[in-house]
Amino acid sequence: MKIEKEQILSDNKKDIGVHEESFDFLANSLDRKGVDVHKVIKDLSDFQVAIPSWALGAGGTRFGRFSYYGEPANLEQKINDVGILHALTQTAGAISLHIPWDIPEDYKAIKELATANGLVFDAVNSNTFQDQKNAKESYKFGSLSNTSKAVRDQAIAHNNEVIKIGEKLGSKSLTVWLADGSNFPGQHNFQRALQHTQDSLQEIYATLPEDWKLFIEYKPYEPNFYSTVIQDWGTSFMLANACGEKAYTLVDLGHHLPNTNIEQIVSTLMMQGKLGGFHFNDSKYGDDDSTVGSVKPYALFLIFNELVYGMNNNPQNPYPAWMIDASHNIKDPLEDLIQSLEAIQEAYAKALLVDQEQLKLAQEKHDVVLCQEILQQAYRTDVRPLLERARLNVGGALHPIKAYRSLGVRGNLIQARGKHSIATGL
Ligand code: LRH
Ligand code: MN
Ligand code: MN
Repeated sequence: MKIEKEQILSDNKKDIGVHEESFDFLANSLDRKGVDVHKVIKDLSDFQVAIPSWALGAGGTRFGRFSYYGEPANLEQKINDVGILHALTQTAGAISLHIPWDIPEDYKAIKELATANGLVFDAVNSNTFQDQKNAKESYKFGSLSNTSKAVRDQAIAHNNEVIKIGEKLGSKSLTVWLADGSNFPGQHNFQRALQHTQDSLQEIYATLPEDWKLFIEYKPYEPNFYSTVIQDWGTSFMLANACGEKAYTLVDLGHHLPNTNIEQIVSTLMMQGKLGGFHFNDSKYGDDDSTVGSVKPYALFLIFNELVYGMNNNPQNPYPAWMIDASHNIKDPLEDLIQSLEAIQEAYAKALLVDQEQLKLAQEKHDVVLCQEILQQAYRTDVRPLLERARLNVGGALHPIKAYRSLGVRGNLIQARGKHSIATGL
């Protein structure tokens, strides 16, 4: 099932008049404030976020999973689903694979399918948090940190294998997230576990191709509930430095303890040139993996404000790899991802509107009220007409959710795949 450009074009006609009116009104008022509206729209059109191959089916909790009709059953169908998202939003031009959940069988065919859908392969993700069929060693007590050399070697070999798979697809980065940790005080010697992890990561790093990056993801708890080896950005940053200049920290928005100032972490990492990758989601309690922007949109805006500042002022930091790492228990996964993409673009657009010059002056004068006014002035702007125009300019849908529904996408997927297909992965 593919969405043709003409279908989107004709669907857009219904709302084009209203769009033009609201766009002109907003563009005029921004213009008067000295905003380069064309530049903002170009930045929005250029911004691409990878979709993980495991987010296309309904997720679940440890208490159960309710499947969604017409879910993709294999990698080809997952690529098709990302193609649908990209056709509508023009923002999802990449897919990120989790190995071994999604190992391609025919690489040439998979690459051709991705290209036909306008997609590239972003970071490949290794998995040493689940035992694989026929594996000799178990990860029950950790992988790269394990006290057993045989287990560590197996986990290192898996990561090297994932790099090789990524090379065949054209990926340029490896994301390592470890579940390693302990459930009870005394179970781990913290220093030995960290040392093993550092040594193992260095071995993986040694096989990384010249033009690749290694992303080290951190998380404070879960699945282990007493300690996690790579618990925070500081540990990840330290390990990245111990590996070398191609190693970076990856920030997942859900991987922080409540009330952590994530925007400050982003700022520090970019100043140090070590923010490599980013996983978007939202949360109320922990690693909830909720729809981006559904719970704390102002926090997302503040984070984007630091990302924009870093992208403009920190040439020492590479352009970060963006990915949505969300999961959906009760929504149509594609609709949920469209909502996430929209929230990301909205926060980005608002951050682009922040008057950085004025903010700097207000900060220097210690005019605290004005500092807040400047941020909130940008945040309170309804930027949706800018997002619409950015999509329109590159052939996307004016209103992606509306178009998804009026084109009957889910119905067509159910017809093609049947009601009871089951997605692999989490
Ligand atoms: C861990 C995580 C990590 C995994 C993904 C499935 O919580 O965020 O990025 O690869 O979820
Ligand atoms: Mn993640
Ligand atoms: Mn997570």
